[in-house]
Amino acid sequence: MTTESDILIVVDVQNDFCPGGALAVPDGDAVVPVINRLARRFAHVVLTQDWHTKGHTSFASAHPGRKPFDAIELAYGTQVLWPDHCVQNTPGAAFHAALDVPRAELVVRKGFHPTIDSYSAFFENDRRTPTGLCGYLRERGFRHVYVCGLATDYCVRYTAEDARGHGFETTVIEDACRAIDLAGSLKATWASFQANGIARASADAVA
Ligand code: VGL
Ligand code: ZN
Repeated sequence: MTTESDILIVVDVQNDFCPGGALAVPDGDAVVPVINRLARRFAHVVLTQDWHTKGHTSFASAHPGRKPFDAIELAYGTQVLWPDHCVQNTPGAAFHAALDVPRAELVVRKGFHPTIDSYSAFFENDRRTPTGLCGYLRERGFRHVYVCGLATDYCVRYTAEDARGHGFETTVIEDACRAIDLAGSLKATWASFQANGIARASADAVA
C-alpha cells in the first residue's frame, strides 16, 4: 500500500478515448485492467473526466473549413482541433464500463467552458483558470501525485506538469497510459517529463 500522502490521478478513461470511440487512443482500453489493479494500492484516488459542451471550441466541427487534428490560434494560444468527443451526458463521455476504482474520492470534470479547452486537471488551456484541484490536494495534505490514464501526450502530460509545477512530487505510470502521438508529441512528452523532474515508473514498481 502507498502512504496517506500519496494520491493517484486517473485521467480521462472514457469511452470516446477507447477503441470505437470518437477520439480513440490506440490501445486505450488496455490501461483499464492495469489501472484497476494499481488503484487498489492507493488509499486515495481522483478521476478526471473530459466533459465538453456541444459545439465546444476544441471541436473541428465548430470551425468551418477546419479538419480534426489541424492546429489553430485561439485567444489563449494554439489549440489542436479534435473530432467531437466527450460531450456532456453522452455515452462517449462515460467512464469505460470496466473501470473499477472503489476509492475514487473526487471526479474533476474539465473542458466544460464552451470557449476554453482543458487538458490539465489543474488549469484550463489558457493556463490561468484553475479547476480547484490544487487547493483540494493541498488542503487534504497530499504530497506525491501519481498520474495515469489517457492520453499520455495531452491530458496526462499537462496534468503531470502542472502537479510538478505546484510543487508535488510527481510520477507518471508508463504502462497505465496510452498516447495519441501527433507530430512527435509522445517523444516530446517524455523529454519534458525528464527536464521537469517528473519520474517515470511502471505499475508494478509502485509499492
Ligand atoms: C484529451 C484531446 C482532447 C485527453 C482530451 O484526454 O488527452 N485529448 N481532449
Ligand atoms: Zn477533450
